[in-house]
Amino acid sequence: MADAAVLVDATTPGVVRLTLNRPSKLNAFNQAMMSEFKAALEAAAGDADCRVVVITGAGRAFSAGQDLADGVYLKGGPQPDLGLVLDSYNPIIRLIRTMPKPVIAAVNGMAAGAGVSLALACDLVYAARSASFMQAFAKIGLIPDCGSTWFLPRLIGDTRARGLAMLAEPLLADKAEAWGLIWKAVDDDQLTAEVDAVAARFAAAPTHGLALQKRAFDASARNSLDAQLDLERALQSEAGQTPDYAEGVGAFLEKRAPNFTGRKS
Ligand code: LHQ
Repeated sequence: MADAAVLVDATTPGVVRLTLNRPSKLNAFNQAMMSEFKAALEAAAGDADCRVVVITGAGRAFSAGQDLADGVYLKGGPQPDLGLVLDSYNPIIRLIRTMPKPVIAAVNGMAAGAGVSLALACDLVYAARSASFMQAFAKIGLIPDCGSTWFLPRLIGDTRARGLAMLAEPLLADKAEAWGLIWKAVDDDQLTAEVDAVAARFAAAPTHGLALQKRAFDASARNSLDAQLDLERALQSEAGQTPDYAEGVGAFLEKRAPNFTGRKS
């Protein structure tokens, strides 16, 4: 559907590519885009044939965050409860973090507000060198949301987190990479090819093992080393029972390329 707010491309086996598609509004999230995006993510999460999800934006931006013209401000009237608006966003952030497969953000241009949080929720963030990340919230009297106050200090430390959030200045992709906010900045004309290559790699990866890695990394943020060692033990037990573990070791010993199914059992 050409006028869909989210384009879903599943033509490459194993890969679902979601494109935020309101380019004239810099892919700001209105309610329609929000519900289409959530439905597409849920479908990808539950589809065993989908082994990696790529999220990107149409046009010159990744996403400018919440559509500020869509019900979050009433001129002269009582202001709506933004907590209720976040009830739509938070399940999306949780879904990306818990989805049992890698999710890649291909940040093609400006990301602002919740658009940054969305990218940071992904497992790997690739960004075009011309892209930038702006915690725009302070400009309108809000706090970073959709996980940004959790992601930022963990990824770049408290000093840089507060500076980015309170000054609301754009951070260019190269610096974002140098700070560890994102995995990689790439030349603009290489972004699609580079992300497609990584996605193809994940489409043939031991997917359940990667899902267990996501669980381990997320849990590490709240665990002691002791608790994390116990969790690793439990998750490694599970990983060791997958057909992909047997295939991986077998292929190594037989000096051939592995053929992973991605399945749990
Ligand atoms: C937009 C938007 C936009 C609507 C560009 N909304 N139209 C908040 C509240 C509630 C709960 C949930 O959580 C949140 C989280 C948030 O995300 S709050 C933060 C929301 N985002 C922002 O504050 C960013 C606002 N946008 C900007 O500051 C600029 O547009 C940036 C710096 C991103 C880009 O600037 P320019 O390159 O100069 O583009 P532009 O401003 O001319 O925008 C192009 C069009 O997109 C324009 O529409 P128009 O019809 O006039 O051509 C903008 O109005 C529209 N647009 N962001 N968030």
